[in-house]
Amino acid sequence: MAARSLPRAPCDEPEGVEPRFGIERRLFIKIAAALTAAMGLPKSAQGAVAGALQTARRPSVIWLQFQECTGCTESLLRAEHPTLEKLILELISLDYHETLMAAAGHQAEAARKSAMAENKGKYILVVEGAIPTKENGVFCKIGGRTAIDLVKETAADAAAVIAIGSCASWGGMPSTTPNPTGASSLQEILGKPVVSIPGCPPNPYNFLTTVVHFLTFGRLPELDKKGRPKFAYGRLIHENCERRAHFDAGRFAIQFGDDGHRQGWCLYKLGCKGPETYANCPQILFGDAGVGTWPVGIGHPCIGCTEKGIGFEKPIHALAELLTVTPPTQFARPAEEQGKGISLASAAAVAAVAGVAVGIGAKVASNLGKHDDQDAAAEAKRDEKNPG
Ligand code: FSX
Ligand code: SF4
Ligand code: F3S
Repeated sequence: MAARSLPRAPCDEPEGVEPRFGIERRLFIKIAAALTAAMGLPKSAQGAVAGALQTARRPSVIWLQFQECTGCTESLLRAEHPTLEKLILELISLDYHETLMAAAGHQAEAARKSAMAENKGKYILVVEGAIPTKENGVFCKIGGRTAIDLVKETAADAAAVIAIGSCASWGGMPSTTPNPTGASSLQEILGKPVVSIPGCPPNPYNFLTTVVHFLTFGRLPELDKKGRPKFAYGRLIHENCERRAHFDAGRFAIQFGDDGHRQGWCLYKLGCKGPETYANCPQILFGDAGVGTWPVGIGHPCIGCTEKGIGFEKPIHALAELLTVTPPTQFARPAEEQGKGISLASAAAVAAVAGVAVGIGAKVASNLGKHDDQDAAAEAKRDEKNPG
């Protein structure tokens, strides 16, 4: 029987994939499918996403760097596969980036000015790093001008402003108490909402997916109250963690290197902040290096790097607050009975957990049947503790 030729969806036949991205079609289709899923869109949107990847005009991007370690840029460029870097650099026209551009001094400043003038109202401003405010901002100056001046000037005519990394999103490591330089977030400096992609460093796929959403639909993705794309920061790490079954069953690592740790048990008692941290790390992983490549996956507790008031503020071994109570209907006791197989190192933790455990019981009782309200309630609770 002669083979029937089936009509093809637009994403099945992307033209010019090799010339534009230098990658094979099959891989391109996979990437388009993954990005569509990452945005929380149905499969039917895959064609539109693939089409935008193929044909969208590269928006001019001005990327400013202030108080930071360049980890945001590094994470973007050092993915295990070169594909991600290629995709990003092919999709945008990176017109100003101090680490990557060849220009220096006056030439670099001229590049920023001309990108702003030529793309007025259309360019995307990406800011990496916190912005110091004490002593009129003298702690970070570029070309003789403070970070405050530069960011305000560049944001004025931008089509979209993105804070990449925790430093720009909420102050990050430079803003840690006592915050000697008055390190502030981009939103605090501009006094208006911006898109925030926190993480130290942030996951490059969350940046790429945000840009692709912008190119596909001409608008930014849906954001939460803190300006974070909901597709990436809508769920607690604890909800999607591969160690969650151990948490529910009461199997915890107590010390680094103990049997529980070696067997991949839950890291809650080692201070994992997954129960109070919103991010998609367990779902999208890091570095394209395969299964388990995220902090908890390789045996380190999440430190809550995406969350203001948790990352770099809350001690690494302090117990996380259990923000939501999701099924099963009953939580395992996170504390052993005193004197049974417990180390000195975890004694303080257990004392703290005992109080938490009472709270868990009360929460379970009051939350049964109210799962729809849980996220809103959890967010309100966190905002109350940690405004801004
Ligand atoms: Fe570093 Fe970026 Fe951390 Fe900050 O990532 S990885 S200190 S979020 O601004 O460069
Ligand atoms: Fe995973 Fe941490 Fe939650 Fe344990 S406490 S299930 S390690 S996120
Ligand atoms: Fe950060 Fe925790 Fe993810 S430390 S990278 S939010 S697992």
